[in-house]
Amino acid sequence: MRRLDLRQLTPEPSEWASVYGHAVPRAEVDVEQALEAVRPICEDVRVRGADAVLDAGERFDGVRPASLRVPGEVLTAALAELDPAVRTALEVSIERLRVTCEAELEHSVTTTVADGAVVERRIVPMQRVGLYVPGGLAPLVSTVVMNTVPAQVAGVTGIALASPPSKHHGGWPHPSILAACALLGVDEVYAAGGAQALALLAYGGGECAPVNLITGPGNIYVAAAKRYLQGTVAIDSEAGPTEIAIIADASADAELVVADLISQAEHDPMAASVLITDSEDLADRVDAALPAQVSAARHVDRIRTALEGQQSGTVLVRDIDQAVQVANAYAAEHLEIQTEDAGAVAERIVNAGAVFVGSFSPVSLGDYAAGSNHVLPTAGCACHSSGLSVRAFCKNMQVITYSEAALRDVGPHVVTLAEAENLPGHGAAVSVRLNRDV
Ligand code: HSO
Ligand code: ZN
Repeated sequence: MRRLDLRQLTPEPSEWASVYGHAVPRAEVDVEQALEAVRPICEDVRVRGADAVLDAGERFDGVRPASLRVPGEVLTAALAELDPAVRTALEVSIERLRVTCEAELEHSVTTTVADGAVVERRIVPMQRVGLYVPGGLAPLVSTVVMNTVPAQVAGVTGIALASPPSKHHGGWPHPSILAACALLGVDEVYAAGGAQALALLAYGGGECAPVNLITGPGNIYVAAAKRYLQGTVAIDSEAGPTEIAIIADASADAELVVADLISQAEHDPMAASVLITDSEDLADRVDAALPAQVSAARHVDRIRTALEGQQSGTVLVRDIDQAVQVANAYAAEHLEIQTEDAGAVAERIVNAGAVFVGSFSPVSLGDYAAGSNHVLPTAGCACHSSGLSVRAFCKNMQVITYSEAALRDVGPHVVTLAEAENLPGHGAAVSVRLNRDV
């Protein structure tokens, strides 16, 4: 991997984001350009509905399923044919995530502001959501789990899931994706991929009613469609190529560091694998261990492309303080800490999609069965966004209940502020109530 030496840089804290944040360039993903391709597809679906989705599937996925909605018996058959070991592993994954989601579920808060003056913040689940599971280079059966479980625990009753039709599977989405849907009790599944799938979920079409929120990862066209449809529906985030950054010191085991860098490079030739270390010796050990593990890997070509890309590399820092500054500025989707006293280092991380602490917490554990969610902000969005959780599937709604006495108590202040804003009708709506009894 290429090396970037930041040891001589001493920017002020106010410059960390700009200096360190751009030290490791991100893979170039031109969503705006993809938007040009996506706009007519979305518009066609808006106007022609299901037919437009099926036409686009035929064009892009090379197959037209017998129906847009996957029949129940196809889902049941997929589950019956699922490898029992995969089924058991999925059940463990579901159970662990469900436990976390249930514990994280927020509860309504009722505040008595004054006598008879009550404000409740009520947590309400979204009514209907659309989950997208890409086809792409791997059938991401775990992504079905990561999207569905928090939605179900949040209390969402309308869940529609879309995944691309496959010519290798009779026009239906990949059977293991269908099996996971059946295992989770998701029975509204559409054989639709890419921008047309997102437009179907947003605008509705055929049997699919429009949803309020779309979540799930995807390629650049999915990201562009999310950008285009935002406003019509809420979206979780625009997912870009996956990223792993590892803060490691001289105490780290190079074999483990290499395994983890490779684990995410395996996703995509544009994936980013970044090592941040204060130890030149570790950097050398990693470089030495890399070739053997890469050539032994199944997906050697895309791993090699990802690791050799400008978005990947080893960043040399002076000390762990600087490593923390760089990691916070880079805001990786996944950040591992493999240092002495890893817990203390992790305490200082403020920007990362998820943080994996210590040498027994690899990212791939989180991808499948840690009980955490693997749908996480990429491309530096961890500075302002969070990974998928029950929270994404809920809204806050305030419910205000005042008694007459309570309104009488605060009413004059409302009238005064309304007058100060030259909105006397606002004040009148209060005084008309208070003056009645006089
Ligand atoms: N690491 C990916 C998620 C995934 N990994 C799915 C394996 N399957 C993005 O967080
Ligand atoms: Zn992964």
